[in-house]
Amino acid sequence: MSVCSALLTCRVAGGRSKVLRGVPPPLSHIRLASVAEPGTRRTVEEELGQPAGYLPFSGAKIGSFFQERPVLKNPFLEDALLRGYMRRHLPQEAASSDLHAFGERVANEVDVWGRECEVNPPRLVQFDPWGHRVDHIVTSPAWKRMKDLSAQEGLVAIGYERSFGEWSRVYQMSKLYIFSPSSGLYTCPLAMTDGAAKVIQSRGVSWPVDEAYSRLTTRQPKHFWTSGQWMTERQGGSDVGSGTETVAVPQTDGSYKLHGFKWFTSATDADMTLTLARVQDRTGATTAGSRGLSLFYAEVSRDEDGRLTGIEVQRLKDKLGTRQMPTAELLLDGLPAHRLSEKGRGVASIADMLTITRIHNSISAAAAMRRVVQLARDYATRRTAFGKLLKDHPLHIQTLARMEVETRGAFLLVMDVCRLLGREESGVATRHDAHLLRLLTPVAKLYTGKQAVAVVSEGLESFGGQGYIEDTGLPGLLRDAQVLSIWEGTTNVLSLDVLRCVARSSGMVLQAYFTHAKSLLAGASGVSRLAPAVKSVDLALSQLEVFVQVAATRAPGYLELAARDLAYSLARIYTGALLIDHACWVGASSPDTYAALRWCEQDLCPVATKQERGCYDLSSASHDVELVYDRPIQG
Ligand code: MFK
Repeated sequence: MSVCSALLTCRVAGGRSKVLRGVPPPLSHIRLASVAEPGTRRTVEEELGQPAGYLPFSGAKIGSFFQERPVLKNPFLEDALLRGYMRRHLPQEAASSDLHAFGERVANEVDVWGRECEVNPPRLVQFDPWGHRVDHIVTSPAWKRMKDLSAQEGLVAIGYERSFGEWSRVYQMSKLYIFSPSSGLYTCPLAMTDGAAKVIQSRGVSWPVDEAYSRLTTRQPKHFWTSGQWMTERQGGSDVGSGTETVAVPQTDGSYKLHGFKWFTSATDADMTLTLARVQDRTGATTAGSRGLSLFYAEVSRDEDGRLTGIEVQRLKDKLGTRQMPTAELLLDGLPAHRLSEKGRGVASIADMLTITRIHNSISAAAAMRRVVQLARDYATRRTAFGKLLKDHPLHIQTLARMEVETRGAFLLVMDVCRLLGREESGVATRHDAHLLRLLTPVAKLYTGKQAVAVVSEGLESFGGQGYIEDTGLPGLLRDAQVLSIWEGTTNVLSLDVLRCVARSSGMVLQAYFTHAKSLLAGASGVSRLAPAVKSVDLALSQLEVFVQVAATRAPGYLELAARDLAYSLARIYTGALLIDHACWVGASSPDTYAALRWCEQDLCPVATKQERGCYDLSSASHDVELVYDRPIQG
């Protein structure tokens, strides 16, 4: 027995030993066990020269085996698809070396801050000790470091500097994809900041938003601002048009004061916001519905007494996840603001922001999947069960491979939307590209949001019980994934948005979709290893065309019932085509081919399958009602 352990233990009858109360165990206890090679189990007794048969479990001794934790490695270097995609589309050394360096920073520095944000969530201090209203949202030091880092790394700026032309958005979103799961949800304020910059840029950078634009898009931490997006009110939620009660009272200098109650304002520590309100006329009347909404810009400031100008923070939201980030209820009580849109054009004017935040949402969804897969596959090389490492259990690896297929599909779908956005912003987009961007933005958001919940949930299971333990940091991944299908438009609201953009474009968005999907497939004709996948996508495209023709002859209620399945079909078919296209690239690997084949084995066109079964007929709708409200028979 070493001197150290002799000092710490005292023998009791029967050979059992006890650690003296209040005295910590020697560090070697923990260190020796935790650094053991995978599969080897050196007991403490062996290390300390204990006699054989010595019982390690007694008193405060807790045994000698400690499972190694999963290790986060450089998320860029670990991601074969991301690296392949960049080599294919953006091979410039400057981009890949920046992603490489940023990946190193994320793994070794930023990830710990993200965890700090989670365990040290924001809190609201409404009053100072003398009773003055102060409404301070106190955030963790790590949250503040995220803001500086975001500016330095250009996480918003890259999209506006456009150093890589039409590929600038792909480059920016790749960085965010690496950052997102370690960001402590700082990607949320960045999404809205990016969206606000986009709205300002689309409308023209001039007073009163010229300074704001330069602050939103700077790389200087001291100058950098984040923006909020205050759209949701108590009656509002998805139905912004009829649920917005906030009024804008005109001032003599042409500005406005806003009065209302914003029910969900995320990242409320922002420096400015874009929001919607109804302009009052001279009689105090306003116009109802969407047509009464205008877009406003407001800065968040404090008066000389330290009070927020025109804002009271009612309370912070107690959320399932995204706890790292403050979300508040705000009373707007004369908030000074400037109108940015024409009167009544608020929703249309904030739509650019919705496009950007929905793309960020999709990036975060793909990133959550990628992170859980990276951790799970690392863990499978460290965890032994039933006599071998998890990586040597084929069923376990099959499960991880299925998660990988979903992750790859999500990544390619989202990156294609970023590619289209980059083309639009650099002025090279065709009308066809613009239609595709409009259609695929809600499709990607709604589909990846659902995938993320499923894949992250499966990912937690691959850690066994540890996946359910809070301080591993894993459960937070699932809680945070759950919001991705809710905020920025729920699955059903976005499915209806898909229908709306089809109708408003008189079907042009679908025409662009079919043309592009077919052109992706054309490159794979004659590639025998991909033939089954090509055949499946081809067939699904034909089924979708038939569905569209039939649905066009039915009452509007028919399409509404089919909306979700239609959106899923659009996502699955297009993603299949993208996976096939990527697998045809000269630098593609055999896993790229395998992923495409596996993806295309699923029902790619569920809307056709369900149409055949009569799921959208009126009778189905009434059966749905009966089922949902089924009551036990009385008596
Ligand atoms: C990590 C990522 C983090 C992301 C940040 C999250 C933090 C923020 C938390 C939030 O959740 S903020 C609130 C999010 N709320 C929503 O997303 C609202 C969801 N509801 C909808 O999207 C509804 O569809 C909508 C409010 C837009 C419906 O309103 P309307 O007034 O009934 O819309 P309408 O009449 O269809 O369209 C009005 C105009 O806007 C039309 O233009 P025109 O008048 O010129 O024809 C539309 O074309 C245009 N528009 C609507 N949606 C659009 C769009 N344009 C482009 N893209 C869209 N998606």
